[in-house]
Amino acid sequence: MTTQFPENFLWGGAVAANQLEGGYNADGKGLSIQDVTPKGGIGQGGHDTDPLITQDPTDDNMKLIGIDFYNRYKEDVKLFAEMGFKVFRTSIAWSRIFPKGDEAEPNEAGLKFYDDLFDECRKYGIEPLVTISHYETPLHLSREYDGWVNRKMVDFYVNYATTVFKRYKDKVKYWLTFNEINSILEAPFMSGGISTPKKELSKQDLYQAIHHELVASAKTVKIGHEINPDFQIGCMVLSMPIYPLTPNPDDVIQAMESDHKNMAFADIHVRGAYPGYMKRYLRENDITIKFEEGDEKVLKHTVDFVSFSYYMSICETADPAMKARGEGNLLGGVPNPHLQASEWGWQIDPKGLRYVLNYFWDRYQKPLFIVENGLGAVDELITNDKGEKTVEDDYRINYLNDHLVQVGEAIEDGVDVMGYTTWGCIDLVSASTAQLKKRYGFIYVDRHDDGSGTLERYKKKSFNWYKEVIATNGKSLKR
Ligand code: BGP
Repeated sequence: MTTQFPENFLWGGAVAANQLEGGYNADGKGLSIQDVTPKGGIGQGGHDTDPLITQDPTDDNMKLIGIDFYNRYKEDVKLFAEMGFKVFRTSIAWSRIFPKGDEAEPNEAGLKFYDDLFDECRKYGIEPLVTISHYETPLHLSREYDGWVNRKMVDFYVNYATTVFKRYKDKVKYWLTFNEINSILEAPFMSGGISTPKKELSKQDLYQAIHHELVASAKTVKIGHEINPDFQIGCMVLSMPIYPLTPNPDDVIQAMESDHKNMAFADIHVRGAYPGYMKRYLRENDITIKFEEGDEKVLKHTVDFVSFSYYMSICETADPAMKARGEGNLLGGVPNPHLQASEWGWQIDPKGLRYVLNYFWDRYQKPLFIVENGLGAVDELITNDKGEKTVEDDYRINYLNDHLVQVGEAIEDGVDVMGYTTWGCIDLVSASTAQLKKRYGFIYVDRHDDGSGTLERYKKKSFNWYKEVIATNGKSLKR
């Protein structure tokens, strides 16, 4: 049986501005929190390593140059078009538009860059899918306001979002408000721009910051729909099925409670109110969220679709002895003894993707968009029989094939899936480890963690594989 992907299925790839653009101070751009994170990154597993923040950008920060997409985007978009992309997910670097974040007027040169980028995509019939905030809070907002802990962030963000909505209203239809909004639980600095060190951050402040993001997101949805009723605006969460480690009911309840912590974000985005289980959590932890007048009403502006990243599943247990965190897992949990892990310790679980698609669909009945999925691996550039430089990345092809087969299964289950964008469709700098050697792309970029490399682009074997998948609308996948 071959799966029928919907006719208008949005096939493509995803990136984030701070991980590939470079040009960190070009054309009036201000610094973002990513520009002051030196080698080593924010931390494998998303656990903020606060002391790593520097006062100024340092030469060993791979993100300052990235893969020089800022200057080479035309060449790259052309390659995406050659693969047949229908959609290209990227983010807008907030500090290109508002260099400090709290200005009233935007930076025209920053706006112009994205005009050109979106025009370039549209030239090939590629629909941009834009993340408004992807782990790149302007540094000034982090240092001066402690990021999202401060209520003022709502206005700064809404002003920024309104500016880009108005500017690109005829070029961009699909928008995401915050990348992996629930990752703030583990990575308050990277995700929420919160400069208070994680170990000193109170639950009260963390949950107040979350509230501010949720209010900002809902306001943005409302304003976006007013600016262009055709906009499709989604939330974006880090998805991770949480399986009970054993059938012991204590493990099942533990898994449910961990899941609730994550699901609260999408629940509020889709249902427009704090769920009962969250109110209980807040009560029992002596957290009192300060709602300003109108917050409750504004949260009712719910999203058009739900998008998510998917890399792994985890297990939960109530047994304290087993509870030691699974190495490399983004949101804690313990490893599943039935699964293999990637070179970076991320447990590979294609069936978990079918599971999570059904889970979201059953819960929300909203269209779903898989906006990140992929394998970070070490690639070796070789010269093949035809004398071409390439990477024989069968491991990546197998990974993506197996996950896409499960997307097909979910579609067979009746789940409404809008599209699929692989993470890092061109090699870029890793979010968690700031390495370039953790490669995800269909396109190899000659740049290395010691700063060497020509920045030349080379097609990997997976380039033609994905091209075929898109051309056949999924029929070429191997079950
Ligand atoms: C997600 C982020 C991305 C991305 C991806 C892969 O959590 O949204 O920005 O980078 O994970 O993670 P990494 O780059 O750490 O391998």
